[in-house]
Parts: sequence; structure tokens; C-alpha cells
Amino acid sequence: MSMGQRIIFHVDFDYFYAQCEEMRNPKLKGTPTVVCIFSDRGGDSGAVATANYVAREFGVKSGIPITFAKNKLKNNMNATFLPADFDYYSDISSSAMRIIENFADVFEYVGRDEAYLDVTKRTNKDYSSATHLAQQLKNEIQNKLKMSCSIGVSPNKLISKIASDYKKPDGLTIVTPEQINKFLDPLEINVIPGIGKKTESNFRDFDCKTVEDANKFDVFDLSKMFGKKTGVYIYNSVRGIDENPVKPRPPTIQFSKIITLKQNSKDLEFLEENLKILCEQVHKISLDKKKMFRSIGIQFVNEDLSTRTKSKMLKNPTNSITELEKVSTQLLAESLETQELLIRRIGLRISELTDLEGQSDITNYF
Ligand code: DGT
Ligand code: CA
Ligand code: CA
Repeated sequence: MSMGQRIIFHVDFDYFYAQCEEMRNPKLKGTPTVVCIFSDRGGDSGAVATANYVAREFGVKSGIPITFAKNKLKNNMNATFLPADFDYYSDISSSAMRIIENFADVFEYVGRDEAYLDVTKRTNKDYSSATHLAQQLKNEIQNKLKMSCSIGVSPNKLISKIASDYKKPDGLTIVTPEQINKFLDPLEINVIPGIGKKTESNFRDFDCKTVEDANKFDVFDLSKMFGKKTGVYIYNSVRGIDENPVKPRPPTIQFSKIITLKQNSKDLEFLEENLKILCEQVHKISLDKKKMFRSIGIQFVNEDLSTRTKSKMLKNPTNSITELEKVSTQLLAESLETQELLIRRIGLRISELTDLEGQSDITNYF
């Protein structure tokens, strides 16, 4: 059907954190649901991580202060505000990624809720076969996880990324090589990843709002306006050109454990005892999974449910429990120096994992 070199999917979950919350509490569906990151300062200080599409209709979106979101939803009795539960979202993400990677020749993890898939081989460069495959992937995610995602399908990562965002939620947007310009031209210039407020306002000074408008500039104009590197990037991007291959990359692996304390506390000795238990548990996981770790992090969930984290990158990977205890206790003592609230839960996380022996097995990240 086409002469394109590759066929690439970009998969992105819809309102990810909020959809995870709907999954464990289906009653939230159809009511405004806002996932919040409460800051250290307590009360409602902090920002919205994300919101479901019902809440978005009221103007609630990622990044706005929680107080703004509460205000926008103040007349809505059914609105729910939840503290972000990153460990839970990571678990869902791992399950999702294990499903998704089966659909790819090459799988590149981008973040908790998105990935690129090169499907050139298995679709034989055929777009109707690719459309079918993308639909199958969406169905499987829906059946197994009860979640929706949006997928962009095109000859490169840039266009697939834009296409996955084109129709949300539950979208599937196919852009064949011959449709690239027709697809891109009418879109606003800021759909190009990396084009932020500043670049956008620069362009606006030249009466340039859409991708088509930006096509008027040659690479020299753009280099003068934005510097050579950005100029060349924009020149290619507005023409739908992107040669970056999908690079095999498994999800960032991490192991963590968290416990709720017998009583809220900020007593070093008491917390140390609990941390020691966590060290044993997390260390045991690393042994079971035959991994060494390079990064160690602790997490507090405070009495007001706000969270705090502190982590350290070691010089070399290790699998020593002595080192895990030493470094995490250090992190604990340092954090307590500036800790005002009492702590309700304490967590320990290891990441930057490498195999204890032999080659890294990229499928075994769970
Ligand atoms: P979507 O893809 O538009 O349906 O909605 P999301 O929520 O999946 O948005 P996305 O893909 O940009 O981000 C994935 C997750 O990352 C999202 O569920 C929460 C988190 N996130 C996104 N934007 C922000 C932000 O501005 N602040 C914080 N703290 N977290 C964010
Ligand atoms: Ca998303
Ligand atoms: Ca995303």
C-alpha cells in the first residue's frame, strides 16, 4: 500500500493516573476525578497531576493548583480528589507494558503511560494490517486492563506521537506516508514536540500559527530565528520528517516496599527500625530477581498524606544489604533534619537495576 520505510505506533494511555483510580473504583467513572500531588506544605497546597475527561470539562487539567481545581468543581457534589499513588500506577504500567511489548518488533518504553512500537516487519509495511494490529492492541488493553489508550500510526515517531494525541480519549489515528502533509498542515504549530510557548510566540510575530504557515520558512530563516540545531529540527518536523528509529528500551525497573507505621512519628530511632524491615524486604526482592541496584530512595507519606522523597545514586551498582541500610539510614537522618509533619508511612525504593550475572534480559522487568 505504501513506500514508507517503517511503520511505527505511539501508544499513550488516556488520563492515565485518573484512569488507574477508576479501575480500582469503577464508581468514579462518569464523575469528575482529580489526582492530586499534595505538597509538603499541607492543606490543599500542591498541583493536579491529572484529571479524567469529566473533570476536564470543568477546566481542570494537569499542573493547575489543587485549590483552583476545587474551586472549578465547587458546585459538583460528585467530584473526587485523590492523592497520587505512584506505586499503584507503576504496577498498572508494568502490566500494560507487558501486554504492549508483545505487539512490537522493537519496543521503546518512554514513560509510565507511553511507548513506541516498530511494527514494520510484522505488518509487512502494510497500513491496513497495521490498522488491524493497532485495533487488536486496543482491544487487548481494554479486555485485560479495562483501560483505554490512544494510538498514532505513521511512518515515524514524530507523526505517530502527534497522531496519538490527535483524537483522545480512545483514539486511533492512522497517517500513511501520502497523508502526512494533509494531516500536519492545519494543526497548530505547538503540536510539534519541543515547540513551547516561547517558540510559538516567536512564530506568532511572523503571523505563523499552523504547521502550514511554518512551512514558508527555509532552513536558514529558521536557524537565524532559533539557532542551527532547533532551526533544522523545526524545518524537518513541519515537513513530517523524522528519521529517529525506535530504540529497544524496557521500562525503568524499580522495586519498592512501603509500610504504614504503628503510630505517626518523626523519631529517628523508631523510623530506623521500620526502615530496617523495609531494607530486608527490598533486598530479598533484589536477590529473587537477581538484580543489583545503583539508586536508593526513601519516601515519606506524611500525616496529611503529602509525600516526600529523597534518593541517592551510588558510584557503583551493589547488592549489599549493609550498603542499602547505611545509605537509606543516611537519607532518613538527612530528611528528618527538615521534617516538620509527622510521618504516617515510610517507603524504600531501589532502581537503576542491572543483572547480577550475565546479560540483561529485557523482557524480565517485573
Ligand atoms: P491524556 O494523555 O491527555 O489523556 O492525559 P494523561 O493524564 O495521561 O496525560 P499525559 O500522557 O501527558 O501524562 C501521563 C501522566 O503523567 C498523567 O496521568 C499524570 C502525569 N502528569 C502529566 N502532566 C503532569 C503535570 O503537569 N504534573 C504532574 N505532577 N504530573 C503530570
Ligand atoms: Ca496519557
Ligand atoms: Ca503520556
